[in-house]
Amino acid sequence: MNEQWWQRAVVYQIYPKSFQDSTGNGIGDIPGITSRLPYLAKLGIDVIWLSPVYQSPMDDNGYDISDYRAIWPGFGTMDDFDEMLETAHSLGIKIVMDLVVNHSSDEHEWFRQSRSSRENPYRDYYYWRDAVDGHAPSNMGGVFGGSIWEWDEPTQQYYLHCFSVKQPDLNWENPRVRDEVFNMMDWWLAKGVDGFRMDVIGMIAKDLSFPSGEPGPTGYAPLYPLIQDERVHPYLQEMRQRVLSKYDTMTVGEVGGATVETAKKYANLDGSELSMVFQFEHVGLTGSPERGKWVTDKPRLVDLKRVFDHWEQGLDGVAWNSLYWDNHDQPRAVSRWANDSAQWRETSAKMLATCLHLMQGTPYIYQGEELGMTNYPWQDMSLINDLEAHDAYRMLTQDCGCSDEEAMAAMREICRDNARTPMQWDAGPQAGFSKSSETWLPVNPNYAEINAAAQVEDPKSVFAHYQGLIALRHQSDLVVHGHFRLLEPESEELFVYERELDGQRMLVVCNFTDHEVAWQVPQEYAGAELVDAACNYEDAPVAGKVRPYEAFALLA
Ligand code: TEU
Repeated sequence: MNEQWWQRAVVYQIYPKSFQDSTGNGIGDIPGITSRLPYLAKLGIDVIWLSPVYQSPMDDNGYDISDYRAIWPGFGTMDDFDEMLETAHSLGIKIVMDLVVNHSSDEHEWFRQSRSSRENPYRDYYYWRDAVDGHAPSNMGGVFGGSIWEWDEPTQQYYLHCFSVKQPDLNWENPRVRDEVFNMMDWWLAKGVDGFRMDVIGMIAKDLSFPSGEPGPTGYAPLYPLIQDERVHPYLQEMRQRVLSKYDTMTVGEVGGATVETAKKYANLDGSELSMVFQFEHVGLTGSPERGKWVTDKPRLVDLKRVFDHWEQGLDGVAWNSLYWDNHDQPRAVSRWANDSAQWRETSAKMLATCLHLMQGTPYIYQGEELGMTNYPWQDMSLINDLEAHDAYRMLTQDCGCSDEEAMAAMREICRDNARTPMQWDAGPQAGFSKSSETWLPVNPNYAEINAAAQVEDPKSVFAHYQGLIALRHQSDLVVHGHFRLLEPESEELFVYERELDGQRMLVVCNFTDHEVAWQVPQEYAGAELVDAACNYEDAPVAGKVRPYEAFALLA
């Protein structure tokens, strides 16, 4: 077995604005992260995925980069970065950077040059098109609402932006753009970073005919037909040959429309492109054509299991999975997938962890998930910062006829700022996140009950449960490489699966409901050993039933 280090690793995502403020301005920063590295070492994670810390006007919290080789001053200096990297490495933690190269900021020097005249050598770094009959070249709408085209008065052309107007799309067809990106990646890798999480990398190749489509309620057509996913592979192979092959990296591509078939190319174990991809099937199980993701329904367990089963079986031995419940674009795991009530929060957060961490693939923990942090009780839009949420609120109330209350219910369920409120370190002011009471997003009012200080030394905490699962993965070939088999696919209540490797088998049983479910462990597991790290009840499982939100595993 030719194992790559990232197959046994557990990744922890840091959203820098919300992790730890060291200066007292209410915004997290790099020295703050460095000061918390011992906490992550204690948790036992192997890799940090650092959301963007580059120079940025912060239209989209750093996913709009104006200088790829500089640090946003609000986060600190390049010296602070180097110190963080060195300290992380000394603790055995690797750092993977966010690579945002589908688009840059409109304040990037490339775009300033590009928009300055049609003859400028940087013009073709971006997509510029003439008006058609006095209108935009196509009627597609962007991810954050509005047209994907923005009219630029001085040079009398439109430029393409799939996200905000301040995020113009880079033209990957232009070899000079690829040179710039690859050189920049090389620069960071030579500095010692350990890889990249690649933002919307599946979107870098477009249908250059820029088609129009059937408009939806917002007046714009859906964006996805613009994306030519299959043409991304040659670019990634070029990236592998020219840059990544020189280093021992972990790479994970964010690929919205990934299917098992396309992931076999992106994340093939032959190492020709990336280590793995983030697929979106499980986080996209709810939603509607009118309201997009802004609905309050919960995903059905049978659907969730079908998706995981499909990915686990589909990639086994061919490509590699990533495993996640949440990230900075998703609501909090325990609120979305389980039960964040005071009664069940801890038990169900642990159940989710067991369910995910014992599958085949590299698990990702989003900051605060290891504490069971929850969604925020948003009452109105005034405290919400995220540009996507503000566009969605307008869309819901103006185009879809929702009341304010309906729109806010969707915000409480789905909006990205649920994940972005400050990390809850202790029961002190601002949860120990900042000395300033003016934090950039509000601290969740439940911080006195949910915080790191209350959990790190408590062997029964959610934190300790994650610690146990991480340690288990590190020492278990079965957890890393075992084949996955779904049991009870039709159960609306239980998520049951098996892992198998060289005759050894593990049964994983998770109850996704707040009630007891009658169920018999299969005969083959009579007398099997209980896997302590997987269990979330103090006493042993009870024969014939699975208790509310119970998780356990047996080894035979
Ligand atoms: O997100 C890509 C993306 O299309 C979605 O996840 C999107 O943010 C939204 O949630 C869809 O409803 C990546 C980053 O993760 C995100 O934070 C950025 O805003 C976006 O790209 C643009 O860079």
